[in-house]
Amino acid sequence: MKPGLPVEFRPETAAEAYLGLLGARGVEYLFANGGTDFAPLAEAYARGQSLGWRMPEPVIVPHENMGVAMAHGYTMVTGRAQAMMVHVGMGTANAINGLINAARMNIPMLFTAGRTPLTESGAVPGARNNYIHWAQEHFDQGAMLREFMKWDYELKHAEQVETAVDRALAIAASEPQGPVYLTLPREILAAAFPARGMSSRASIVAASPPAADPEALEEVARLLARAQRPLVITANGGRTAEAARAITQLAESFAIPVVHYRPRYFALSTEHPMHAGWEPHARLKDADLVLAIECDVPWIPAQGGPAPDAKIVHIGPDPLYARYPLRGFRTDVALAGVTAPTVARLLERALKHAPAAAALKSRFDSLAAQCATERRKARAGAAAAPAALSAKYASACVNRLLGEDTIVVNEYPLVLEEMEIRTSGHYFASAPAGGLGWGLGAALGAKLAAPGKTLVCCVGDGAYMFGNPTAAHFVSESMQLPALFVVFNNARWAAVHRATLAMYPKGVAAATKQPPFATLEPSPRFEKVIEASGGYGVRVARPAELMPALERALNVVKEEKRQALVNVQLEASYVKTS
Ligand SMILES: Cc1ncc(C[n+]2csc(CCOP(=O)(O)OP(=O)(O)O)c2C)c(N)n1
Ligand SMILES: [Mg+2]
Repeated sequence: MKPGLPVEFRPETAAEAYLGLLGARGVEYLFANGGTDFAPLAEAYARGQSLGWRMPEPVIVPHENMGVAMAHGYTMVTGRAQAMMVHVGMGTANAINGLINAARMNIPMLFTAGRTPLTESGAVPGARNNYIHWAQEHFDQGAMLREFMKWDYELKHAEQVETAVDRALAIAASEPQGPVYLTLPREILAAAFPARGMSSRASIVAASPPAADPEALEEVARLLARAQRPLVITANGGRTAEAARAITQLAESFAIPVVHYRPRYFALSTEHPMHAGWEPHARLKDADLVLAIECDVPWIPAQGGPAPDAKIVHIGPDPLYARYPLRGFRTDVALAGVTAPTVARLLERALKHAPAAAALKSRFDSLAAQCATERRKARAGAAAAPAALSAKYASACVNRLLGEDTIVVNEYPLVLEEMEIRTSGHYFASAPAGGLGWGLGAALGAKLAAPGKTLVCCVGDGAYMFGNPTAAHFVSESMQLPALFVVFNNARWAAVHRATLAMYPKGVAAATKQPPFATLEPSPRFEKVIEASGGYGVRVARPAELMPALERALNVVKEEKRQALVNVQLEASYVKTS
């Protein structure tokens, strides 16, 4: 979108009104994967462009799942919802995996699709004129993904465009945020737009965020002041810089260790004295108060849990995770509220009842010493190359590449113990739903959102192939979004075999040389795939070669502004990583 362009536009069709409204409402990009349903939008876009209207900039994405990941990546960095348009139910079907990830990560998005033309006779502009228009019809297109959308609607009349767009954007941006789905039948898009004014600003604004109930806040504040061994467990707490700051301040002021469990964002610097690593179960059993902050799964019951008399508090915009069918973690208080202000208010109140400063200081000092020791022990670093190329060593090498301006996107091979990332907004990981194929697109979306940053995207060989690599490398080149892709290539889906080993540790499958349903051999020459889109690719098989290869590849990204890929041939290992 060209922000300088005026927002005034005089639409003659619903499609023109739609594109002009997206521009007027500040939607910057329209991620698009077209079909026969796009004709009125294509025409409207061309006319709008010729008249100098402000409209979102189209981003052509050759696979829908990759496109959704890109929109996700853009919004995770900026917080601003973008739009995507795909081809009827078929394109929607290809996007659902990414949309489930976005829904479970509360990423606001206006996801739209055409709908097969409504009419058969041909009398109405946009009517069916292609054989696919019959077989592509759904009884209820929205039903496919309704479970994961906050709202869905089919545009029924040109007159509704403004209400539909404003309502969709307002609902997506209201907490808990998430994607919405709007279907756009071709005849409606092509229909004349009623000549009446439109509001220059959104006619419907997002709901104010849920604010914590004062009584519940006070209850948690008292619990916190009394607790001897409080523990914070978080996954998404570092979603915003404000939330990360609030959690850091809470941890500092009350000497609370913070475990990031399967984090999608970092709330604390990895080097913070209260950073208590990545595994909650060891500390959990001794805690007398657990604050699960934006944490859908604070522990795995099969691996442990809190003491029977510990108090458990869940904090976040939707602390019960109402959209999860089963979630039975004990809940003494569910403190509903957007994280940053809720945690900040909690701290204010708790400070009024705070234990003596000397007691807090001694707790802080002893925890800080413990956490520092654990951190040191868990880290091997990249100084000495090991005999075999492990994910741990590769993670340490990636860590050495990071600068102040680097954003890391991790689908999911990084061994977090090796990472040193001090500021929020520099680390993003895949959704708890785990729909593979997110990383490549998310990294490109993040680069689109933050062109001045250096993007390093770490994926397994499985995740790389799920990510639609030819589509992703195409977009990197076409949109000039250079990024460094590091493929942690163990020539298998290790997670799949790890699951077999966990259930049948002494089973027949555990004793086989080729793990069933888990090998990806012969492993493709991924470094060649990126070359097809003008990128630099290299394969590394020996530990000593890795660091120089990563440095060379990063240099290509930074200096030549070209995408680069390092195909790291790892040893096979089924050890569970952070
Ligand atoms: C769309 C989708 N299909 C299948 C899975 C199941 N799955 C979870 S992890 C995994 C393996 C991923 O392989 P890779 O990225 O190479 O990582 P590795 O496990 O080898 O470390 C698979 C297939 C999934 N999460 N999402
Ligand atoms: Mg693998």
